[in-house]
Amino acid sequence: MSAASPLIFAVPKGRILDEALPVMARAGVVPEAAFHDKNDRALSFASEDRATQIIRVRAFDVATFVAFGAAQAGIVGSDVIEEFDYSELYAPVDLGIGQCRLSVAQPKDSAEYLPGNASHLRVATKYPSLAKRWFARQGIQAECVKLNGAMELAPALGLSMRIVDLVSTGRTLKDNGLVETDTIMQVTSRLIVNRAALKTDPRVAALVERFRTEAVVLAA
Ligand code: PRT
Ligand code: MG
Repeated sequence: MSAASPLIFAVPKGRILDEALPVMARAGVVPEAAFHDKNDRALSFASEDRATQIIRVRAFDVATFVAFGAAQAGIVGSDVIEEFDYSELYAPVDLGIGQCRLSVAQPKDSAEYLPGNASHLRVATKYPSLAKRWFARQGIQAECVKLNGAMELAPALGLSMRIVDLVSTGRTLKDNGLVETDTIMQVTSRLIVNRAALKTDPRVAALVERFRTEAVVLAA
């Protein structure tokens, strides 16, 4: 990519965007007004200073765009980073936003799962890789069924005995008759960059530095 073309910065289109925008602004990445226009169907927007092109994609796709170098930088949850485990992704700054945890949950009245009782356990999740690794560490061979949302419905409808999903307040689990049994990981959003771009384009290193020094509001 030539030095004249803008850096591509990928952001998730959903819930963490509201928290990410002020952090980006402190690092000097401010999307043009059209970005906030609900009727605008564009997926790519210039920054106010034209130095950056901001693309709005699904959270999992932020990691994929950056890992393959199609975007040089982005913001994504550590849940997504760990699920993919892309070697080309480097996550140098913890932004402290989008806090939640990845947890195992089960129906509140279901019996304790005993590994010896069944040949395998079925788990519904958006995170099959993280879930499989975690259950393997407990000596349980889990069959992880990938869902893209509404995991909480799976146990009641007999799809799986357990789910692995993100929890913040715990309200969603409670409203669906589920209880949290284990925490797999604590999650926050990170600045991610493509490793090759970081080595070859000084603007990427400068961006990392701005996020590190300006964007993260350190606890006093
Ligand atoms: O494609 P998709 O819609 O999944 O993602 P997106 O592009 O819309 O991304 P976006 O911006 O929604 O960001 C998703 C990221 O936000 C996750 O990868 C996490 O890093 C982070 N995050 C933080 C959360 C939550 N908290 C959260 N609570 N993502 C999802 N939830 C959901 C959870 O899945 C469950 O359905 O909220 C529900 C639980 O919330 P409580 O408060 O009821 O416990
Ligand atoms: Mg969403």
